[in-house]
Amino acid sequence: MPVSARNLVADALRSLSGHVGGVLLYPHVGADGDALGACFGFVSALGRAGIDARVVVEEPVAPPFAFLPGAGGAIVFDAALVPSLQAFQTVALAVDCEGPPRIGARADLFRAARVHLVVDHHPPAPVSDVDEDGTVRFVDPAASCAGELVLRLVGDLSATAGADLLDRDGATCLMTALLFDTGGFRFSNTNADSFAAAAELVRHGADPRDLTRRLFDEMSPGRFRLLGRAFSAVRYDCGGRVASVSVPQTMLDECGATESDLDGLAGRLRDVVGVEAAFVLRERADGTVRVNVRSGGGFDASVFSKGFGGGGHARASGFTVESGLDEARERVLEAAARELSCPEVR
Ligand SMILES: [Mn+2]
Repeated sequence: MPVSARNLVADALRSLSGHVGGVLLYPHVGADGDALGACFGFVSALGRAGIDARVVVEEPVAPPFAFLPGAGGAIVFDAALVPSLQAFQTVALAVDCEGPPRIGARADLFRAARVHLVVDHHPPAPVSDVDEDGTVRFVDPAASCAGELVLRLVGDLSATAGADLLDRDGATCLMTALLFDTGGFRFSNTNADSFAAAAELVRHGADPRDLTRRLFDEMSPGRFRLLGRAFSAVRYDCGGRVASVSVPQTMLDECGATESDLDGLAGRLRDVVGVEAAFVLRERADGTVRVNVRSGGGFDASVFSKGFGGGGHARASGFTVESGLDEARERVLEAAARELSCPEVR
C-alpha cells in the first residue's frame, strides 16, 4: 500500500482549503464510469471540505453517465478556456490514468499547474511516490477502481476535517465507479476491499439497484439492434479459442447506434465457452481501427495490447491500429494465433 503517496495527495488537497485557487480533475480521454464517477465523487467531497474543484473533460459527459450528480458542472475542454482555467488551477489531479499522454488535448493545461497529483489503479505501480518532476503518484494496482482510492482519500480528508465529507451524491458517484470497473462485482478485480467500499457507499445512500439498472441493463433500441448484428457477425479462429467481430461505420449507421453502444460487447464474446481471446474491432472516422481485447484464460490482454502500442489490464485492454478494418483484423488474428500457439488462423 503506497501510504505515503496517499498522505502526500491528501496533504496537497488540504492545503487548498479556504484558499483562492483550486483543483482541476482530469479523467482520461474516453472517460468511463470509473474515471467520471471518481472525479465527480471527489469534487463533491472536496466542496464539502471548502476546496474548490472542477472536472475538465475531453468530451462532453454522455449517457449513461450524464445522470451523475455534478456531471452538469463538468467543463468540456476548449483551448479558448485555457487562460481562465489556468488562473483557477493550483493543483492538477489526473484520475484513473497516469496523466499525460492519457489526457489528450488537456496535457498542456495539466502541465501548467504548480502541483501535479495522480490517483490511479492501473499497473505498474510507480517506482517512487514522487517523480523527478515532483508529480505525486498514488497508484494502487490492487484497487478495483479509481473510485475506491478516492474513497480512501475522502476518508483521510474527513478525519482531519472532523466531518463526514461523503454525502449521498458523492456516494452515488463513487458507487458508479465501483460498479462500472468491477462489472457489477463480477470481474476478477473484485476483492474484499471492493465489498467493504460498497458497504460504506450504501451506508451513505448509494442505491446499487438503481445504479446497476442505469449502468448495465438499460439500452437504446439502437444498441439492441447493434448487438444483434454484431453477435451474428462473430468469427471464430484457432478452433474456437479466438473470437472476433469487425464493426464498420456502416453497421453503426444502419442500426442508429454510436460507438459507446459497443461497450460490453467484447466481454460477452469472451463468455462464449472455449474462447480465450476476444476482439472487437471498430472502424473509426479518422481511418484508424480501435481494438478492444478481452481475455478468458491464460491469454494476457495487457501484454498483447502493448505489442500494438496500447495497454490495459490482463483481462481487458485495447489499442489502435492505423490501417483499414480488414488489415487490422488480419494482423490482430495472426498475432493472437502466435500468442496462443495455434498452427494457423481459422
Ligand atoms: Mn478504472
